[in-house]
Amino acid sequence: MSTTRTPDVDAIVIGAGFGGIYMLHKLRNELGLTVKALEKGGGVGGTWYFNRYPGAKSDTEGFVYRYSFDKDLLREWDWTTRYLDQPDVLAYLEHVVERYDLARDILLDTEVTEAAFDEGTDLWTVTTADGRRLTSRYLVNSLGLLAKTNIPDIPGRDTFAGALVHTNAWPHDLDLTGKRVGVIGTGSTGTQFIVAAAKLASHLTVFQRSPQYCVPSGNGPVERADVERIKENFDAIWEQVRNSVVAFGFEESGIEAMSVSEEERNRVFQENWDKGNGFRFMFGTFSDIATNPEANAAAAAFIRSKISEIVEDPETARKLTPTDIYAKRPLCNEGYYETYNRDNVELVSIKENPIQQITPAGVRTADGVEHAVDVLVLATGFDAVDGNYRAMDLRGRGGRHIDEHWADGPTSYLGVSKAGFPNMFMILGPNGPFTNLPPSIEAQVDFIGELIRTAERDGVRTVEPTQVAEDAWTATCEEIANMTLFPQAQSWIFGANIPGKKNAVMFYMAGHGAYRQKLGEVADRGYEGFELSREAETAGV
Ligand code: FAD
Ligand code: NA7
Repeated sequence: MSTTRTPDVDAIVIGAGFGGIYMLHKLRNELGLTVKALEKGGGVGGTWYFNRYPGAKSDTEGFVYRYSFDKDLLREWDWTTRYLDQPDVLAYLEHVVERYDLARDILLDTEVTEAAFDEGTDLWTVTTADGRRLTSRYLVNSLGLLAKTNIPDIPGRDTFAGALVHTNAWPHDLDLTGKRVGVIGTGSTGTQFIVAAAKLASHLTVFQRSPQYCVPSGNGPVERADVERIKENFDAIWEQVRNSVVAFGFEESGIEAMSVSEEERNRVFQENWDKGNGFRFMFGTFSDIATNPEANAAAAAFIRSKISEIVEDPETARKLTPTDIYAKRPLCNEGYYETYNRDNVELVSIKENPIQQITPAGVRTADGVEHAVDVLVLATGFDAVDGNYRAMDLRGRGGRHIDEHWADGPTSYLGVSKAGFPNMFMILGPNGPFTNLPPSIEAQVDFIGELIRTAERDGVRTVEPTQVAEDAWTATCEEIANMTLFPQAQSWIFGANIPGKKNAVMFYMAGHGAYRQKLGEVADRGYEGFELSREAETAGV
């Protein structure tokens, strides 16, 4: 066995979104390691670099859709609307890269196609699409959990004569003004797009497979005085976020929906409908909307009643009204249902009238109608969580491919590491928390950073979770997920949106506070569940 270890850099980070940017800062600027971040996009920002479609914005309120690790950064960066438009988030992330002088270690337009662990040297070798190779001791994957585009295989897709675009690959110069636009998909992305595109397009045809429960976002300008007040209170705000369940910057309710009268229930629903925000409606109204079928039905009935009040055409209202459980990622928007009252917006239920094929001129449905469009938008979502892992040739000990490990669905220890993949870490890997994501990204980067700091200090050669620890974490996540109603809905949260993808638990659903506590306990117990092999042990000396 060779013990030669002269890697090109100490650590490689793949991805330069929220996760990769902070990881690079942590490892290089705080730990003093040599690091390169490899990013397939032509710029930094991840989600916020690629998703430039009209209406793209955060559905987390802006004051908590940001990093909290540096109080000066928190105080410096302003916002003017309650939610952040895509250009604002992108500008923020570009500012962070500049502020911490990160660009010199980020390689753009660099897609990683292979990453393999060598048990002889205990080094990672990463290969890029253009054939470059780079070796490192540590590998951190920050590949994005909603970043692998899902393009459905609809007959005739390649024959379309106009512009066919996915929202996650929006061309920088595509203008919809005055055009006939079609959109397939009514998830978080589709609903954002529909509201914005209806105001630009001459005609918008919405191809809806599943109707959605959507509540108002309450978006609008924020007063300067409110921004200042929030800035003064950031310590308390982040303390609350770090100990909360969904980390969205509001207090979750502790009251069960069925413990109050119907009148009081509807008053609370109305109050939160007026305040706006999807997660607030699901978690801030009552404590059990996502766990108790009766409570869930009450919330769903309230939203359904709003659809029939808002939508003027009864047939359109009928098609827009969901009848299933309210247990996908909760959505919010500015006037989603109201948009269908516009003369230039048409709703086609492709559940009742399926798409037969895409033609050169548009989309033909089963009733024989050809819906002519100039631009056809696929708002069809993502192969979430593990999609970008499986897209690489990723191999751990014994040359075993990640697909072999994940034959029954993706697993991890704590969402950040994987047995059989020494010195490899993940940000937002499978079975990480289901929350507003920047706070969870920070918790994971801080944990990984401290673990690497400990390894460096103690002369540790490899860090790797045990299979036992990983299996226990998987069982914990399954147990918690099965206490909720989320597995009963068909969505990307469990992989149900991708044909042929095995349904699996992919999130830790006990909340951000509980997750942070668990990470803290693991660290306090000397990284319980991890094996830390020292130089002499691994080298066999
Ligand atoms: P990403 O931003 O997805 O970055 C991953 C990066 O890895 C990408 O740039 C990708 O190109 C790169 N990459 C992947 N594979 C490779 C490879 N093989 N080689 C090189 N580079 C690679 N979350 C919220 O909490 N609140 C919100 O309001 C919210 N709104 C969203 C709105 C939209 C439209 C979308 C799509 C997502 C939203 N999300 C939201 C989720 C969002 O993805 C996260 O909040 C966050 O931006 C994730 O950051 P990340 O760095 O983990 O991943
Ligand atoms: P989602 O939530 O997965 O939504 C995708 C939408 O596309 C949804 O309405 C799907 O219908 C529809 N879809 C997917 N495949 C098809 C096919 N083959 N035919 C017709 N319609 C289809 O993705 P989003 O991008 O909206 O949101 C993902 C997350 O990103 C979101 O939660 C935010 O966190 C940001 P379905 O409901 O499956 O019937």
